[in-house]
Amino acid sequence: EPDARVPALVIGSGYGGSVAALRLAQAGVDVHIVEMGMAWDTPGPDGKIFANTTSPDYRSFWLRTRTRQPLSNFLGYPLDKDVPRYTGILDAEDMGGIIVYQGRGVGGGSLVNGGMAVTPKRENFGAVLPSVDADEMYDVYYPRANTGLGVSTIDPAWFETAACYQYARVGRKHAERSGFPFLFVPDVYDWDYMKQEAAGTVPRSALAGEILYGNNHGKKTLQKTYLSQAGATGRVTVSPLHRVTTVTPAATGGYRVGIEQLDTAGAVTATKTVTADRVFFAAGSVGTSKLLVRLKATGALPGLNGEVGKGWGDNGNVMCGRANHMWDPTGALQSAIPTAGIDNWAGGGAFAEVAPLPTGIETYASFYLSITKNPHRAQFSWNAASGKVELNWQTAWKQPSIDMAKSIFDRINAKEGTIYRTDLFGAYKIWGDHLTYHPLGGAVLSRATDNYGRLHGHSGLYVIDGSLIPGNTSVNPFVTITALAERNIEEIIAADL
Ligand code: FAE
Repeated sequence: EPDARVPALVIGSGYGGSVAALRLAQAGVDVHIVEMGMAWDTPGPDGKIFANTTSPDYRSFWLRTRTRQPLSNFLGYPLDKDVPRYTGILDAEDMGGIIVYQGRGVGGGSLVNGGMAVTPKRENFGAVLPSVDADEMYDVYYPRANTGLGVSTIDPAWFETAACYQYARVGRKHAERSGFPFLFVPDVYDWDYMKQEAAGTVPRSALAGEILYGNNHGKKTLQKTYLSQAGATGRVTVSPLHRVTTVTPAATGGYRVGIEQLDTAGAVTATKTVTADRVFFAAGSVGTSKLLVRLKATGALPGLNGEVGKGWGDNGNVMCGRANHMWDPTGALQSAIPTAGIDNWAGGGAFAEVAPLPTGIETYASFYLSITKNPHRAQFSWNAASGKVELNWQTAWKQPSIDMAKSIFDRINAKEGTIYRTDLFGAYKIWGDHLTYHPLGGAVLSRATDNYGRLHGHSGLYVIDGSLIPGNTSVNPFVTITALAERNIEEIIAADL
């Protein structure tokens, strides 16, 4: 039987993949998306598609038998527990010196993330994507991305009164008392829905601790935005639970793409090949980098250049908690959707999200995810003996991030007479420095690719996800990933098709 042939094959259905699929389809190109995670369109036995953060279950983790929660401990008690091995939604991928959290399923990271949709300050953009025209990005592609994603900001009047944002108001008070600029962070959550959750007129979602393992109602994931529009064109097909393993030039032109079909226990149930005229790598920073590094090293794509695998960063992610006084309760009911941040980027290299701790009880804790200007960059390389791609990130490389985050929280602690929490990441550990939510780089724009994501060395191969961005976006990354994808696909459609 001859291989199926498609004009465009997209590997992965996160931000880059969804933008590519929609815009190609609108230009009249038939697109096949191959996504290794599940479709996430069917309720489980509890009637819900997704589990909440307080009760992780089989749906929560990608092929693990024990949860690997970002906040591993609480009041000294370890929180992780055994779960059945399943193609769940959140991958805690151990890359040696760092655990990289990623979404798995149709919608990629949009399924698990906080929805914080932040456009970098314009003065910082030159460091984010040095080869890209900033005027074009801020005039055309950032606005297009914000519209496509459905970004909006919380109603400031409601923020002042909502019990579920007590924690953010405490965060603001402490930031402002120490002289730090405090700002609202836009999000893709439906704020009207959240108001109704608070009023008790609809099922709770953000107010039921739904975030890390999916969100059953108010969040506008890619399933509800780009991918639903892409589906409406009639030109896009999606194969969930299918993983791309190889891409190599086809004798007949284009590329032969090797694909494994998975069952929900992660076992391979079939292998398939499809021939594609063009292949878009949108498997996320780690997924795309791992594929390209292996395909180059094993000779499947020998023309890729030496920049493949380089320039990887963690967006400087580091977490910490502060212990408040009894007169500063942060609230038993906390919205899982963060809505505010503390900006000390110019002064100390840190932008800190005021994050929720949706435990359902009063914790007197303030919790923060900081994005910092960490200078370290790691490289992926092929280990022929193990048959695996490795990343040379060192845990100690988080120290600059800790120092930058301290530029905010040491000052707040001194002003408030408070201390860091030591019970959230294991015994007496203040800093969550073992992880990132924001992997970036590995196939950097204008180095591994041209200035629009065309891979050097093989025509018809493109990178269109977070791996194009050299390690840091100064804020949460998905709006920049989306805007860059919008920019690049427009050029590719105009010039290559
Ligand atoms: P991504 O969304 O990761 O999509 C890649 C897709 O490819 C995934 O669905 C994979 O399953 C799939 N895939 C990988 N390998 C293969 C293969 N071999 N074959 C087939 N499919 C494959 O990539 N960012 C923000 O801006 N704001 C936030 O509030 C925020 N919060 C976050 C919270 C958490 C817990 C996490 C994990 C991330 C968060 N992020 C946030 C980061 C954001 O989700 C991430 O930067 C983007 O999702 C990356 O988009 P990509 O298109 O690069």
